[in-house]
Amino acid sequence: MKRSRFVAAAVVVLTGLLVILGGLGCQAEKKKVTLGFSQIGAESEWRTANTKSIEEAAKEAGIELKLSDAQQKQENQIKAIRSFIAQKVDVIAFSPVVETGWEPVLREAKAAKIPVILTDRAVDTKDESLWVTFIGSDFVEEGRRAANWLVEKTKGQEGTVNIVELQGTVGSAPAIDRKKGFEEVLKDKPNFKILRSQTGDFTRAKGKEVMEAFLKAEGKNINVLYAHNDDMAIGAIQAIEEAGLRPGKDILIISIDAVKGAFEAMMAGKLNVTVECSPLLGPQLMSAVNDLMAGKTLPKRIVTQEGVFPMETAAQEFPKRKY
Ligand code: GYE
Repeated sequence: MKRSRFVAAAVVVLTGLLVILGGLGCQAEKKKVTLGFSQIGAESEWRTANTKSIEEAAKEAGIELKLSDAQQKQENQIKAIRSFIAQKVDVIAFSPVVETGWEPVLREAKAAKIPVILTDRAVDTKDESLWVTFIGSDFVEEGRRAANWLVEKTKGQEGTVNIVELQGTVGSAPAIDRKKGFEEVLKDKPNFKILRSQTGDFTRAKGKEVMEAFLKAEGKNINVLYAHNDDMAIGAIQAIEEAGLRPGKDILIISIDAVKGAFEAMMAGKLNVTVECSPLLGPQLMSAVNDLMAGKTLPKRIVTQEGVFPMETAAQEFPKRKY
């Protein structure tokens, strides 16, 4: 073969290769999955860790994440979901601030053939085909664990154990379920009495404010505070100290989440126990998104594994905590 012919043939082969590679590249680009995620807000240490977990896991999985912050308002979440539908994302995920009122927007997503994944909190819909799977904790079980710890802790104690309860956001799955699980364990134990129960909206500021009101009304009658999350417990600890009482001693404090702030409070002897609720849902969410894209069927429920951490274990556990 003459040299010029060889060069021409080589050019043809190389060009062909480049075209194929270019095509593949394009395909890879086209294939990047888009996930629209409507987050509740930034009301607690838990929520901040949850958002970070989702952002990091999306990056790691090469999924394009469109994240929208609803500032704790359902109407903002509905708007965000509608905008994800308009943008034709591949998958929609969200953590519903409250349980009810989602049917219309979920029907719109279904009509647009966009699968919906629930993370962290559940919805209350008759039609379960409106969402593919729910990834998150068992909040009723968390409430039971909180009560079981209290029953153990006060075993053999004479007289009534007077409890005040700081509930989470009104109408939210964790507030409803954590109350339910707690009451379920105590219902046939007459020496436990819930004196007062009110929402602190899962925030430190509200937790403090409501605890101040509890203290004003009940004063030294209060033996136990059950807070539906660590942030409210931390706010309440301040109120208790300002009232001249010792949190963790004069008033036993039980909360849920197991964020770092709770471990710090336990190490300072001010919080007695925290029931774990993991916000690190990002990796599970991304693998669910990838499975959906690969045409796999997902289980309707994916439960997170969690434990209980009493004060005595805090110093040992603290360095291992990831959120
Ligand atoms: O316990 C609380 C947060 O939905 C499990 O929301 C979550 C709860 C969490 O604000 O701290």
